[in-house]
Amino acid sequence: MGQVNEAGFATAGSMERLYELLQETGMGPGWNKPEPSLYPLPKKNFVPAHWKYALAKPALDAAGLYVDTEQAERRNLILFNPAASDRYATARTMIAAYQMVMADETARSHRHSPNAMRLVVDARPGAYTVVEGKKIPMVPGDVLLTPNGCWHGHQNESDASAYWIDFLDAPLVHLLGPMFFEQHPGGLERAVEVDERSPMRFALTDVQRRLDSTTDAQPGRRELRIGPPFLDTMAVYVSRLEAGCNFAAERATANSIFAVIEGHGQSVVDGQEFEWRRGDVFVVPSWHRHSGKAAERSHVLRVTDEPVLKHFNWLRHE
Ligand code: GTQ
Ligand code: FE2
Repeated sequence: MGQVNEAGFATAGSMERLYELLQETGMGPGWNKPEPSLYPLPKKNFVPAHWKYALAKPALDAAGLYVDTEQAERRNLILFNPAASDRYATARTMIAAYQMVMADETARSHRHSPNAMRLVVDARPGAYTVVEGKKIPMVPGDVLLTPNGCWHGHQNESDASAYWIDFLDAPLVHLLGPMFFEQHPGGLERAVEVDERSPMRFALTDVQRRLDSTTDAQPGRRELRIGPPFLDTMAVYVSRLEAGCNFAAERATANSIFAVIEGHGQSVVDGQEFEWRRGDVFVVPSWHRHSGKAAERSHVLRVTDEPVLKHFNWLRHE
């Protein structure tokens, strides 16, 4: 194969030769790709999956024996989607992770461009997340927001390990590129004040009270959006499902990660069945159908990239 120049193309002689020449130019024939780049419906590259707290908790306890928070920035277990090739994302734009901080332990402060939020699963009084220099109590069922750019660390002054679930839009940041991460110069940011009423904290007791005066979206199911403030990339909802309630959602272009605040039930996601309990996580990736039934009165958190899709006019339900 000779040097590619104008004359080379002029005298290519055949389509095959044209392809050979093109290979050396950094250009490719858009009409001859193995797969079209535009297609009629969303591809379902991520698959439904379920992670059990009954397994995550002992896994974190074991990790506690071997890795401390000096070594590990965070003692977290990332819930990677079984179908994702990058072994990182839970859904295309978001990760969920279980995290644990032991009694008397801290996780140093940092800040980053991904947005983050947490759902507390098990914690005793004295467990805090430190956001922008204030201690925010971590009480089971609480939702705690860490918008991008906020300093945050964790501090456990209780007598027991604290467990929670993190949600970040880091895979979206990977996709778009603007990743920035910075360690706090002081390790764990110094914090004295305990801010029970932080705008970043949505206590389960308050969420419950607001749900009490919300009307049903479907018989036996009501939903509340958490906020303000809102994260730009992830919307957070809490659903209350009464015992025996059947629910069904349209499939959507948005991804949803669910975490069970309390209760027990069953979900079917594109034919796959998940029996969920308190502390479990499951993912309903873009364009998958979801229905299910609550076995008992349940509260379920949903974290979704809906705001991103909505912003670009890509949010569709069917
Ligand atoms: O607690 O700051 O699961 O930065 C992943 C990245 C938790 C956190 C994760 C993080 C954090
Ligand atoms: Fe972080």
